[in-house]
Amino acid sequence: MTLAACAAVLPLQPLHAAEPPKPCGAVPTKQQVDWLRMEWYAFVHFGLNTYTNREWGYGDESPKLFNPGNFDAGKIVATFKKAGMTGMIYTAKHHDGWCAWPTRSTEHNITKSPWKNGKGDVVREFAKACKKHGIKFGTYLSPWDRNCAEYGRPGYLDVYYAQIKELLTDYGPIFEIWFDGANGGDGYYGGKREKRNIGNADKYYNFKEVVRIIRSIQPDCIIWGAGGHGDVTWGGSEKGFVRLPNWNVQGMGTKNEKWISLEGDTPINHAGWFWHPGQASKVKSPEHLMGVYFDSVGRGANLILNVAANRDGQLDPADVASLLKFGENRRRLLANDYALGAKVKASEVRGKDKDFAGDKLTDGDIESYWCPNDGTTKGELEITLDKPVTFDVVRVREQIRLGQRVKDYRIEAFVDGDWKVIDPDADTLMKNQKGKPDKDKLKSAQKTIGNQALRRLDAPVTTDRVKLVILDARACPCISEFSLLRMPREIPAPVVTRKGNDVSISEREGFEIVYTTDGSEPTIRSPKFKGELEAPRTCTVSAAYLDSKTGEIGSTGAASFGEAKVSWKSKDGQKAIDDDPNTFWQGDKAGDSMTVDLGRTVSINAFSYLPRQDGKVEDMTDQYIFSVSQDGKKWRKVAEGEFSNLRANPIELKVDLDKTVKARFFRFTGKRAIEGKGVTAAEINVFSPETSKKASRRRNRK
Ligand code: FUL
Repeated sequence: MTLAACAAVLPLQPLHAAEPPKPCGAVPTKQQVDWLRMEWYAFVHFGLNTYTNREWGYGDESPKLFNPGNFDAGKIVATFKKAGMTGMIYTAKHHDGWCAWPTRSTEHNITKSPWKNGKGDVVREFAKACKKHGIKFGTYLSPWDRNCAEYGRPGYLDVYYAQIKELLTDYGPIFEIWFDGANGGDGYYGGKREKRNIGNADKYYNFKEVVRIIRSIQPDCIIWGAGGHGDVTWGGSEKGFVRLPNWNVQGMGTKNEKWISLEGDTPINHAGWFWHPGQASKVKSPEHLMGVYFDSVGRGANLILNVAANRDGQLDPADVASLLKFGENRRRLLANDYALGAKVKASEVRGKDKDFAGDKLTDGDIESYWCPNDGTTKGELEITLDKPVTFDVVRVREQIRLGQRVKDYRIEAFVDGDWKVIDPDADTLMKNQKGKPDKDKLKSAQKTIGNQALRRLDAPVTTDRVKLVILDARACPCISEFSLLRMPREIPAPVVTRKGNDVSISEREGFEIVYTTDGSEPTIRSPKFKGELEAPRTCTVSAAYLDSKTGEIGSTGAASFGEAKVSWKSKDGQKAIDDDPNTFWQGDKAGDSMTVDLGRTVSINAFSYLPRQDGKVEDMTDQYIFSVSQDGKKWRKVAEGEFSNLRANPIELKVDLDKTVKARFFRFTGKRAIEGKGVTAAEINVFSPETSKKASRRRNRK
């Protein structure tokens, strides 16, 4: 064939297909990419703390406490699977040091528990159930061990490394192993009951060696934390959101750039990571969880959502209901991508090669991507749909195997004869994020994408033309997917608050409010809230929006109140009994107390403490004494202990008393603070045994 004849039969393409771009900066390992594709999975905190109503055990708890009557790993895992979760991570050992598997490394383990006559193994049961139901299994192994006599000394490392090896050798594939950042402090330590500081955690645990051990046994296991030597790290809050901008890059711009992804972590229940009695009213609503999903997965990270097992070994029904509803909403959100198959016109295509053309954005293939020529760091992609569609969520993905590149972009839609920007710019996005922008990673306002950016628009948009405009990138952008999605209809949960005796329930236009005061779920037959409700006694108010026309009822929002504080008086602690979480009582030094006159004799079976809520940990009380008196002169200590994990998660913590006491006065003593000389408390509540008789009195005037 002559050269001319040959050219005649060739399609209109360059003779040589364009080369893919070279990777830019740090790139993820195959394991990190696979992990990011998992999106969200469960955390299960379940151990001795489940039985002691605590978040951190001291290390002296008896293994005999662990005896779940109805533990069924299969049922728990099936629930996660049903919700659409892709895996679960179990706390095989928390800070209290008790091991939920028959480890050879310490006596403080499940063989000493009555459950299954000491023959039980929670790790094995979860691992097996995950295999059966087709989700991945991972484990959490606390580096801090408040039980081990050797903790803080070199001897502990033998114990700890042995535990890592056992977990990675005996239970099949572990997709992720979690090394908590909470380390050192006081504890039981084999009976010494003292404070042990380990100094530099990275040095003490020798995380480099830890990583070497793990990689040698299970090279595919994702390592969380490990002093920065691992594959993924903390998202920066225990509320689940990760900060913006989210660059999956450590040491950006240096020779030692490393790919590290973020994981947002949060419990599904406001009560904490472990299960706590009466927590049903504190479950986060499906809409709240959707928000967390957008602020973690939708920011290019993963989400680990904790759903704790209770004393019986089951998930809390309220948690399950919210999890499944959110799972269903997520499924519906992702079910229809209106941009799929749409035509895409790109401002520039790499080497004019169709393998890098604009329509790679809408081909439903996460691996293929649009890319311009080297040196081009901007671009416009115009997406034309067959017919107008209505959407309120936009998803964009980068081909992360070639590194994270995009620094800024915007989305436009053609509406009413004009192109309009429909998503917030980088400045607004960063200003309005929860938490503070990640200063370390911030040179100027940036809008990153990474594995995926899910953007919820202020209002639905109807159009058949949309534009993705890449404004800036580290190198030629590589965009793999562009999707237009629609949020399923959500009826959010109302917010229930109380000031003095008066309960407020947030209103919603077009809806009525139904409520209960006995902890039960409101139904269409429950009383309607007309704006006035008194709750002077300990009770739970649960409310939901009702669409009276359709009978549709939304998610439940609830609040558990202690005794109302209207008759309370305190000389020193007024700010901790003013129903205002933003003010706090301040004691000058550790050991200072605040005393409250309740104005009448009250049966008290629990109290709660809300730490200061202004984002500071200085003077934040983390050890307490709670005393009561009938006459304000003779005092009786009825509780003493620790408030745990406040630095990472400063939530209201409730302490049940051993038995109900009658008292006219109480005294709260801040024995110690996390930092600083003084002690504080934002709010103190006291609770009476909840009886149906004591449920709030209605005062519906309207
Ligand atoms: C924290 C721990 O101290 C909490 O107890 C919990 O396990 C959470 C996931 O990590 O740092």
